[in-house]
Amino acid sequence: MNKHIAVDIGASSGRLVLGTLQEGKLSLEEIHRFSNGFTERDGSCFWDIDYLFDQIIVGLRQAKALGITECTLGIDTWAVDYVLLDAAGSRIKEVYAYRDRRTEGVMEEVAAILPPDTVYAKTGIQQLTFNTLYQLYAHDRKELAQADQILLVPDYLYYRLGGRKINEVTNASTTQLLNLQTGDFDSGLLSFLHLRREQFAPLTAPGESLGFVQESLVRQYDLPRCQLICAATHDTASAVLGVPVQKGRSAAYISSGTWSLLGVELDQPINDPKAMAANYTNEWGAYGTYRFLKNIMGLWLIQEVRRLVGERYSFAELARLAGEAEGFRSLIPCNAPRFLNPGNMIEEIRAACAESGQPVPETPGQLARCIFDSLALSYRSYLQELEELTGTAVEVLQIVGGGANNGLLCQLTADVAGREVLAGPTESTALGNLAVQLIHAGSVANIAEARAIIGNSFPMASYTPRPVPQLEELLDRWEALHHH
Ligand code: ADP
Ligand code: LRH
Repeated sequence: MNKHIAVDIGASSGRLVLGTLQEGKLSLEEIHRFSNGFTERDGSCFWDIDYLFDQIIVGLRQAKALGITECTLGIDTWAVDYVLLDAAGSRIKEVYAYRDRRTEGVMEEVAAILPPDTVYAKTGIQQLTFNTLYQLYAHDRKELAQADQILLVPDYLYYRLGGRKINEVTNASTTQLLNLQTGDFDSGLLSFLHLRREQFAPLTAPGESLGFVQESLVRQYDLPRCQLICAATHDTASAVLGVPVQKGRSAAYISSGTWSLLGVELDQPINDPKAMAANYTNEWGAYGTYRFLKNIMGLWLIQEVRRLVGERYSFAELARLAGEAEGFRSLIPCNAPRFLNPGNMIEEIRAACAESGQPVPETPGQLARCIFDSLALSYRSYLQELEELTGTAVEVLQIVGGGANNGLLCQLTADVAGREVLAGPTESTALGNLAVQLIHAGSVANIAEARAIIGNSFPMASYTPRPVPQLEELLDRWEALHHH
């Protein structure tokens, strides 16, 4: 089988991408793209999981129409969100979206019972209000007890397609329930949640075959014969697999989509008190690696502004307007919890600027500029922190994901962080997903070779740092904003 399809579903959009390896070059063909987002109903936020499953079927039908009769298939999505199944394998309830507000205050409530340093020593996972640990704690107790199986979103999509229940390990680590020592779910954390180990499936590593798409689906929808390969199902895990290696240069990455995930790949986790204080995470990667990184609020900020100003403004247009607006006029502390799901992002940004005595951004260009300036400054701060925690200086920053399309943000990042930025590939997540399939197929020896191929196949745009006028003053303003 030499046809490989990646299903990559982010919080804002999903796609099915066909990867072809020919003469040492990998090329991508987008078979199907669809939008994604959660909807708010009666005060709760849910994903439309059936719509997402249907879109996979639409994409596979499209693949068949393109003449693909046999392929392998890997799936990745965003992390932390879960699906409860009853004993018959049916979904118990809709799937909460991680921005749902039922976890507000829960992290603090749990911290009063479970010391956060114990949890961090065990799991190495950063404190985020939406970690599965907190979501499950906030979930209706009775309903949880009824759950025969708890799968994460991509696990569930594999199950719907192939019938096998797994908990894929890169994504499972984002539950904040895996123990770094034992390599399995932590029994103490499970009993804290009144859960049994059997309610989770066997932990499964990227690269395993999960059987074939069920015959009944193939016949009903006229699909290709697809072998399911366990991808690094956490989209960020796949994105980092898709980052081309920088030979001889010390590099950090930003996986830039709905979130900006800034970090490095390590062979060993760093779960010491300093890393905990800085709230860096150690998510499990494929092939025995860890992603030591920080979640930054990311392009969610501009996605929400765009939703409100109207989608007639494309992302490219908003970036263009931002480029025409005055730089560093108003700044926001992008990682403040107020921006996680404010309902009206424009009003929230304006309020934050007014409260800190800065000019209030009025136009779409001013709002976008405020976001991009603030993101670039936060990248600088977290990069410095990363260097201190890892004890390694970073020469070059590699930006992958949809955000690599945003030339203004890439240039601002280079300028403010004072490092070269290499941008691309924009589809690194699909590429990382495909890399695991290519390694499974034996077409590529290992991840180092896959990354070299990706580097040779997709040109990266380079941004050289330019001097920032009155940088010291700007950094003082940025600092003051965080003590406001
Ligand atoms: P996710 O996987 O989290 O859904 P993506 O990696 O697909 O996110 O990135 C989507 C983001 O990429 C958009 O929110 C947008 O900010 C940015 N983006 C995509 N295309 C462009 C473009 N042409 N110009 C500027 N930004 C873009
Ligand atoms: C990015 C991402 C990120 C998680 C968040 C839930 O899509 O998977 O790595 O922290 O979504």
